[in-house]
Amino acid sequence: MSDKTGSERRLVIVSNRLPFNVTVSEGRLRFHESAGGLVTGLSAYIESRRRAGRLSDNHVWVGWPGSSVEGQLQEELRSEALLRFQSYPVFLSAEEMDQFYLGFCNATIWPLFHYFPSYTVYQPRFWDQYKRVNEVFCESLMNVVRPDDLVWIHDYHLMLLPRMLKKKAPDLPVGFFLHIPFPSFEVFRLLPGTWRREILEGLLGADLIGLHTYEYAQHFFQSALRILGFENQMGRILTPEGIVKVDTFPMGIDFDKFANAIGRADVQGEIQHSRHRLSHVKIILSVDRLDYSKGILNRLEGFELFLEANPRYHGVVVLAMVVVPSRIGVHHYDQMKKQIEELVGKINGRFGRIDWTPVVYQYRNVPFEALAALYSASDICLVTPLRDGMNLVAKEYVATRTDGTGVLILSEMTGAAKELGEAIIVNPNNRQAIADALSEALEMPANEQKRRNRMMQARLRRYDVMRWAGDFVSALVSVQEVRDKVRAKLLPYAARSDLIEHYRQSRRRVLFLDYDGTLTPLARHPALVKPNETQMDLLCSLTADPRNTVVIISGRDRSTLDKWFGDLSVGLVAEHGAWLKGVGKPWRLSKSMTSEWKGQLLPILESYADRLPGAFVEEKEHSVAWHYRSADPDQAALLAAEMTDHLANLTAKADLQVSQGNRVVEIRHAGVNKGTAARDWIANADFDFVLAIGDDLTDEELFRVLPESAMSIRVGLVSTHARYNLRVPAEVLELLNALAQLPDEATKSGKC
Ligand code: GDG
Repeated sequence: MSDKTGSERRLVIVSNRLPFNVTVSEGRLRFHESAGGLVTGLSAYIESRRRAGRLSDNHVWVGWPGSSVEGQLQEELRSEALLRFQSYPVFLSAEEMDQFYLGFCNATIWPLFHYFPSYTVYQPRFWDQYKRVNEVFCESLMNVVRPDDLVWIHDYHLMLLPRMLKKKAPDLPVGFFLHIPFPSFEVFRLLPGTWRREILEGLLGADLIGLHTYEYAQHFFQSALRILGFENQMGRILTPEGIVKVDTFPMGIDFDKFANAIGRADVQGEIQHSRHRLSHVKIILSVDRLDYSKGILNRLEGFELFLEANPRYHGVVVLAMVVVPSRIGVHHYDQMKKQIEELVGKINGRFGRIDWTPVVYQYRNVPFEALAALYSASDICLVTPLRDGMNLVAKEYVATRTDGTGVLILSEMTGAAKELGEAIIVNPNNRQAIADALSEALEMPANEQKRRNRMMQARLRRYDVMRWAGDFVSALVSVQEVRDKVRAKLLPYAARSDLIEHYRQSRRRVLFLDYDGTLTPLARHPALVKPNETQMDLLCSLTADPRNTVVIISGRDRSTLDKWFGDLSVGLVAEHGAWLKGVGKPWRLSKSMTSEWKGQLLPILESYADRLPGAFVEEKEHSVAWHYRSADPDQAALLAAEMTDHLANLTAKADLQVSQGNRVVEIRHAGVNKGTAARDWIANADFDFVLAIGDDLTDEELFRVLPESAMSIRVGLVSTHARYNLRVPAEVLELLNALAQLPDEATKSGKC
């Protein structure tokens, strides 16, 4: 694909809300443009694509139109939305919206992801409706998407959608961006088991998951590992369905729009107006949606402390507080509005004078020019959320300060604090710190203000919202390319047919089959994956053909292999090649070896296992394994690394190798591996068909030694020396079944 940036392809944006709101009054539709960071940001990006000369239909928007529209009006809305806003409305009933939006989205996910577990409601009805609404979005999308589209899903309302969509359209590139924090595992795990699993699985349906900060990405990795057992390799998570890239894209703003605002006549008019009303005072600005996560009460309390400690600033500063209505009718929001208004009244009553009102409070939406004027006229911007995914207000304030003056006070709990380190950073829970920051800001010399703002402005100009969206879309295109490369190795239909045909025509065949992770999925404990009847029947019918030599080539000890497969006519390789057993023959060692070293190393391994609940040592005859599949993954990774280092020192001069497997560290004789074992087999016969299937690094040694003509398959979507990949053990069984059931009865002996 030549279009590396994705700008030639149609972009399908999916978000809970469309870029407009519709209301129904007297049976007629009324359209209102909707504001907010997401819509404004993406609109700027779309505009930049247009300016770059793209076709006008290079994007469409899919989402809820803002109210429940029924009957005849739906058709009208559909055509108007497409014509005027390139949008496809998703229709939802008032009840669906209530339990989905006010319920699961805003009474469960929003509080929990912003670290307000005590506000979190765990209501199964809400969860059911969340799933249902995600399904409705999926159905609507399926009527819109075309195969060469790029789909970009936004935010916490639609976390199940990526997987739902991928199930219906596996080749469609799907990206997801989360605008709020992804909380730490300890908080995320508070969700009931099926909910948290389905949310993670839902997100991991996407090809690319974007988050604002590195911390949120780390939190996501940790939850994916601990809840689903999926590890990440350099930011990529391998799932049975594919590779998912997780990366950080700190959302920017339309920098030029804010930097140029001061030159606009309407903004100038607003500035004059504000200055006229608030002349001779220093303005401290506060702008947020009404939300408990924004720390508005703390801010007021911090301001109160500041006034208490600094009488000299009485009559000299004003806190201009804009609170934008949001989620009206939700208990915590209504309650908070009351508290804010009481506190504003208290502060004004306590400190105000006839000629001075300390807090000028407005509870309303302000148009862009008024907002830009406020940014421009204010000496300080006070942003103190208790948690905030990013916070665009802080960035907009800095961008608007074209003369370089102005001080930003910013909560360390915002994503924006990671990029705006030159601001005065405060902990919003510390009211005294807010009060002190106000004093520091009011006393900061102009040249220091400029020095700080210039640095932040340079950063915000470089990584603006166009760059943010452009980077995300390009990353989505590159993830596709990687996915296509890996997929190119997935056993294609033609190669599978060739393999079967080659098998059918050959006279002397050998099949090297690993067991764990190849013929059966990996389990928490090795004892849990005893072969079942279907697997045994399959092996049995493969061995029934006298042209076949079937070799189970495993890291297991020989007594387990004997117990499980001893009654079959199969060859066995135990302990990764230390022990070999021909069909109907006794076990033999692949080379002479002693195992005195085990006595020395076992106590060390045991001591590491004692320090890690869930870890255990498996002693085999010529090797030892330290398993940690059921242990705490983070602690295990640290301890495994420490132990490997320790063992490497001890074994440096011995004929031993320490290797890292799939959540297991193994110590065995150097020069003994699955490759040497297979070579031994191949050397003794003249096979005209060689097939090897395995799932982990130890199988790579096997793939490497096979003759050119051999067919090798690695299970899992990872890069490999093998010729092809299959995704999961079920696909291996399906392939082997196809071989075993070839209609070629004449040559079969008929018994296992
Ligand atoms: C979520 C995350 C993340 C606000 N009031 C008015 C108005 N606004 C505009 C601001 C800004 C946007 O709305 C608010 O964005 P924030 O980032 O501050 O906060 P959330 O709405 O909570 O946004 C947040 C964001 O998504 C993006 O990913 O940063 O963490 O919670 O652009 O200018 N605009 C106008 N009038 C208003 O009264 N015109």
